[in-house]
Amino acid sequence: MPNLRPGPRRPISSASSSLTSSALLAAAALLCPTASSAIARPAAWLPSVTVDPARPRTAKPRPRPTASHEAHAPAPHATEAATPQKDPAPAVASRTLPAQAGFDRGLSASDSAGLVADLPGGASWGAGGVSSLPAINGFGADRLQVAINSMLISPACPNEMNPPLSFVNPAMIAKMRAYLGIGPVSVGGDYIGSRIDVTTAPPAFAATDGWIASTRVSSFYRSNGNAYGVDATATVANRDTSVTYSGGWVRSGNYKAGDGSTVKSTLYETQNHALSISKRSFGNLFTFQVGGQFIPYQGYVNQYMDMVYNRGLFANGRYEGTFDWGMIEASAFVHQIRHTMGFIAPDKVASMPMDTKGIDGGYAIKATLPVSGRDLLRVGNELALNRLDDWWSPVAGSMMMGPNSFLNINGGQRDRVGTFVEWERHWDRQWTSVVGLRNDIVRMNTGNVAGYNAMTSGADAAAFNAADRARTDVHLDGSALLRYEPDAISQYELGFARKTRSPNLYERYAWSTNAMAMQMIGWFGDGNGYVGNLDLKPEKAHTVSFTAGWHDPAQKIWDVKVTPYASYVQDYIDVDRCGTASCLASNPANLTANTGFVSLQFANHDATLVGVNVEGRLTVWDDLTYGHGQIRGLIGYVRGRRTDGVDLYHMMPVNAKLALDHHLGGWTNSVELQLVGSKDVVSQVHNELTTPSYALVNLRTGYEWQHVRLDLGVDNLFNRTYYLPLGGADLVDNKVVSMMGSSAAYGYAVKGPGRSLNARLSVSF
Ligand SMILES: [Cu+2]
Repeated sequence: MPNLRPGPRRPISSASSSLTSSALLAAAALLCPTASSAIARPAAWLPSVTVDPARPRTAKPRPRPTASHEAHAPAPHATEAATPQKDPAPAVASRTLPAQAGFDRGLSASDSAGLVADLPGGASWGAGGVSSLPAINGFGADRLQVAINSMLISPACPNEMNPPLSFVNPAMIAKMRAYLGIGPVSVGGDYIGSRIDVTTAPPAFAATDGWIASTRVSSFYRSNGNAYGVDATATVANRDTSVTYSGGWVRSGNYKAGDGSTVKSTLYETQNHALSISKRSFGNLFTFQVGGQFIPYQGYVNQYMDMVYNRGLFANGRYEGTFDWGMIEASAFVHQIRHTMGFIAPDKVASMPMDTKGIDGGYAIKATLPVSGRDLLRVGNELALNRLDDWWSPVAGSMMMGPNSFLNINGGQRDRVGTFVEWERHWDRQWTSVVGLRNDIVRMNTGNVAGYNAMTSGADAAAFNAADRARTDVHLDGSALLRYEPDAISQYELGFARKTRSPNLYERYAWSTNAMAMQMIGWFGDGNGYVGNLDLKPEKAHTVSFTAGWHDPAQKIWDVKVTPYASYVQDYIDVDRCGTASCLASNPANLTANTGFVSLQFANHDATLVGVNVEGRLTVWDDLTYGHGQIRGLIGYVRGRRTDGVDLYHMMPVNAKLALDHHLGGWTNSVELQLVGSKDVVSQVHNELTTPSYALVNLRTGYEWQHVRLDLGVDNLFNRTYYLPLGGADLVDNKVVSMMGSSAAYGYAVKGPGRSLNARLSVSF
């Protein structure tokens, strides 16, 4: 089997057949039963960001001074690594969360997007309890591309209530890898920030003859919100066949802030399931996966509506094959969403059904060719199709919301075909380069629309229907990365990338300037109304990023990385105040108001985002008596600004995470300090709210016996009252008297959760 991704100091070897390689793997797993896959071994220690690649650079890595944690872990069933070949993806400019990070996250929260806060520059926009929107280095929501088992999931809700990461529970995540800002073109197109790849239910094969089974079931409770749920994962496998289930269910009430007040409309219930069947033979790996989601309700404190129904169904297939000439990866998927919004009593009481139906499908095929001992060539092609219908049925007895259905997006289409070529060269022991070019063509269109009636939306609908709405965008992207490792302790990475994203269907085609209709559009959680713009151009980011990293030669004791970056985004899709007669009729001060909710229209503006991330870890003690103690830290700063001086919306203020992790045998402990600066720089055009600084302390401890593991944690130990910097506006807890009876009061940010005592019991067998 060709060694497709050589280590930085190893030349590409032409090497052995896949058969002997598999046999070696099996033998290794037999000799060392702890060499199991993540899915078969219960997570056993606390999260820390590992650097990818984390291979020791020395030929013979020194063993740790004491018996390692792994040696104390209960011997799992003998299963071995999933893929029969090496990961062919480029390793540059990426970070991978530890395999147990998702499981660990599940003790504190059920929101998978919150995991990105463990990545450099990571944060998340507050939304529903399981549907927050990830952001990295100031690029959030659609500007990041998230693939769940190779599936790309487009928004199927005008509030983006069903983002990709809401389709997995944290404990289902076996692997989360992020390509940061300057990711190679081979990982994807049609995004301008970072790309996140999530794997659930990966295959795990038996290392010995015969069938083996392994199961882990957990149940948990969190005092704040009275949340409880279960997670389960189970694998049945022999040498060449693997069947894995992964899933979970959780229910939570409204959470309380530190001051004891209930934050209304923060309740939720969700369940996600995935079942994989994998087969391998002689360097080929086939995986077929089906699954689905059901959310009966999810409250939104920063939207006017709540989610009252969300069902996802999906199927995907994946093939990886290793041949004499290289490697092929192919995947195909279909993912369907049925979504309904309404109001969850008693926090919101009204009637206005809003329905969405979305379907995504596509394929990706990639070949990795070792064209010489030093060169790898990757070529690939992908197709992503999206269909969307978004309609609001008439409300019986309502003059304004009837007698017809409001067609928000009628037969929306967004189809993309992408092609790339990428060249990775290992010049010598010190220098590696990855250079690629990519083209994506995005075609969008939508059918005729109509409002509830001619009075409220007739003119807008007529103008929209008369316009030519078909759009074709041609993206020309590229990336160039250079890695230099002069010695055993330093590593430098310099990258430049141009990335392009076309508008989503709502940004281009939401059409009504009626005030109520506009308030239904937008995933910004700011209480403002939004309308699309047929003239939007794709946004083009030009990002340069430099990482300087230092570590001890064995990469066991300490590790520091500093990454300054800068992006110039041409035609950044931001907003302008809406100046149409209809917008001004409902709010005469809409163009100038610097307080209150406003009506906005998507518009292109050039912008820059500049920032720096610092990551570090240090082993402070490591011996038989006191176990292993490690400090880890993460600092992030970003500043985003339009070239006309307007600041960008939802930029995470300066923030840091500092933690001390300890493990001794089956015992793990962690103290985490989270520091967030005040958010003073806010978007003037959004009338964005400022938030004060805060500090939180989180504790956790866990003990693992042979088959049982108990985790206990306290989040927000000192019960601090604080405001979420990216939480948007609280539209539910503060009301003013208005024409409608009562309306959301402007000026209140969303309070974060107060103290929560969390417990989880896991059984593995
Ligand atoms: Cu929705």
